[in-house]
Formats: sequence, structure tokens, C-alpha cells
Amino acid sequence: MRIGLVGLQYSGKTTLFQTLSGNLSTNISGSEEAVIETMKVPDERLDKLTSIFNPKKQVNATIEIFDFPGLRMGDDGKVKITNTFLSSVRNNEALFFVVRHFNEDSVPHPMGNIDAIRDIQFLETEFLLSDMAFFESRLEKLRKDFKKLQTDAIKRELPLAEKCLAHLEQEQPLRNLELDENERKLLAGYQLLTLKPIAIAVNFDDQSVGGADAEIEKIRAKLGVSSPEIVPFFAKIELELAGLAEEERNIFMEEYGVNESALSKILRLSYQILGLQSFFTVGEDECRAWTVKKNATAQEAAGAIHSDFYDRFIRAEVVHYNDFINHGSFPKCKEAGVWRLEGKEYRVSDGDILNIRHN
Ligand SMILES: Nc1nc2c(ncn2[C@@H]2O[C@H](COP(=O)(O)OP(=O)(O)OP(=O)(O)O)[C@@H](O)[C@H]2O)c(=O)[nH]1
Ligand SMILES: [Mg+2]
Repeated sequence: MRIGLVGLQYSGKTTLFQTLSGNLSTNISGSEEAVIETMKVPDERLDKLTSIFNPKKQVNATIEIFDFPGLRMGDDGKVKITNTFLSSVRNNEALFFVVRHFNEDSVPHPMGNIDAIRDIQFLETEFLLSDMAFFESRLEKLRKDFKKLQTDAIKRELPLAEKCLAHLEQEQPLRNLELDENERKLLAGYQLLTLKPIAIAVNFDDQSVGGADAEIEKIRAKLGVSSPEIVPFFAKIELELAGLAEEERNIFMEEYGVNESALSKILRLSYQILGLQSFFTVGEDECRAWTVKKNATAQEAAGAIHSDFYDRFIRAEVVHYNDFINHGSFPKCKEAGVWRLEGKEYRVSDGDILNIRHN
């Protein structure tokens, strides 16, 4: 899972990134390339399973976070956005727009003042223009090819590309366009920016902790019904908190009125906007969390563990985490009737403990 933090210069991306990674040494303001860090997804359920099974190792799910360089004002008085930047952003599966809502004279906002809506719309528009440019040149090529050769592939793609371009010309991101399974498959390889799931993270200063939720509501209302998920965070405070031991951190969070760390908010949202969930495998060797799509089948879950398991799938032994904790062991789960054998079409639930039978 690759998640990119994008935004204007000095919006707090790196501060957020440091909070998420716990690595406080990276500081790349002014660098041209993204800094990438693989982070463990914390999961209390997995910790609990490890304490029960006492395996040789615990393997958490991981995500890769990309901290992109901020978009800066060019000499011409316009914010610079390069093709190199856009093409590396395209490699991410989901994007967080990091938007500034703090005042700090020592680091001026590149557009001169705080205006979250303007900043969000700026990013959205740039990504929209990039997708439009893609379809304009794609359509030109498709139409030219179509004159020579009317293949099925071109016949399928041409109307789709026209539909996408028309939608973008209405200033609508592609994620708001209704697409069927086949159309999605066709578009998947193009890494379109406005088709990516996004969320908006607004960075408030310590003085506005109390008013942040109301401000988020205002932003949401202005963006309208198709507004992406928006979360507040407090880069400066949370970076300070990240350096503390857990107990101390909880006390301070309460004191500041911050109820959930940026880390858990961002992770929760990432799973939500990407439509992901976790299942577990347990044993003496390892207890492990795996990430799959929300509607994944048991066979697909098996394939996530090992590609061979997909083809050789026989059955999945399934107990939900909550049932396992209630009953305490697999034999007790069997007695209680909550241990099941499921076939390959079974839809995995978040928190299922699976054991894949394969040949
Ligand atoms: N007062 C205040 N300062 C902040 C806050 N968040 C970030 N800063 C400061 O703003 C400056 C920029 O923060 P970064 O996290 O480096 O911002 P960035 O978005 O990564 O910046 P670029 O990579 O240059 O685009 C730093 O000096 C931070 O200490 C905040 O919530 N309040
Ligand atoms: Mg930075």
C-alpha cells in the first residue's frame, strides 16, 4: 500500500511524516524527491494474538508513505508543478492532501495567506489538468488508430476516453464518475491522478485544537456532497508527543484535547478510502496481519499469503478474532460452533483469523 503526502510548501507534510514514522531525523525541505518510509500498521488485535500464541515473530501489515516535496512559488509568481512530480505522485495508490491551517511568520505560506479551500482546489485543479492532458493526447492517438484499424480494444477504449474527458471538462475528478468493472480495469494502467482515492489532512496550530472540528465542518460544507474525507491534525503538537512514552503521551493528548493520534487517523482513513481490511494468520512461527480488499474472497486472501495458495486452495478454516478472544482457543471455538470451514467464495471479514487448507 503506497500513500503519498502532497501539498503546497510548508504545509506540514514532513512534520506529519516524522510523526507517522517516528523517525525525527529526516528533514528535506527544499529537496526535489520524495522520501519514503515503510511503516508498520499498529493493530492491538495482532498484539493480543501474539501474547496468546507466543510465536517466534509478529509481522504487522505495512504501508509505504511518500513524503513529497512541497509545491513552491516560481519566479513567475505561479506555483511550480513539474512533470517529474506528477509522474512520481502517480505511483501512489492513495493521496493525502496536506493543507495548512496554522499561522507562523517564520515560514510564509507560498500563496501569502491561509486559505484551506483555495489550497485544496489548487491541488485538485492541477491533477485534473494533468488527467485532461493525458486524455487529450490519448484520444488523438485512438482516433488516428481507429481510422486505420477498428480493433475491439480501440472500440472499447474510445468511448471511455471520451466519457472521461467530458467529465474532466466539467471540472469533476474521475473518482466521481460512475465506472463499471471493465472500465475500471481499462483505466487502471494509466495511474490517473483524479481517479485515486484521496483524503484531506488539515494541519492546525496548537491554539486552534478546540475550533478545529468546526473549521473542518465549514470546509466540508464548502466542498459539497462529493467532498473527500477530511481530518484535522496538529503537526507540531503531535511531533512533540511522538517523542514521549505511551503513558505520558496519553496524558498530554488528553490535556491538549487531541483524542486520536495523527498516525491512527491517517491509517484508519487509508484503509477506509482504499477499501481495505485486515485478516490474521496465527501459529508458533508467526502471528501476522495481512491486508486485502474489503470484499475479498477466501481464495483471494489465500493468494495474498502466497500466490500458489490461490490455485491450490481447498478450504479456509475461519474464526473471527472476537469469537476467538471470547472463547479462548480453537477447540473451544469449535465446541461453540464459531469455527467454520469455508469455500473459496467466502467473503473475508475484517478481523478473521484464517488457516488456508491447500494441496
Ligand atoms: N507553528 C506551527 N508551525 C508548524 C506547524 N506544522 C509545521 N510547522 C513548521 O512549518 C515548517 C514547515 O514544516 P514541514 O513539515 O517541513 O512542511 P512541509 O510541508 O514538509 O514543507 P516542504 O517540504 O518545504 O513543502 C517547519 O518549520 C515546521 O516546524 C504547526 O502546526 N504550527
Ligand atoms: Mg517537507
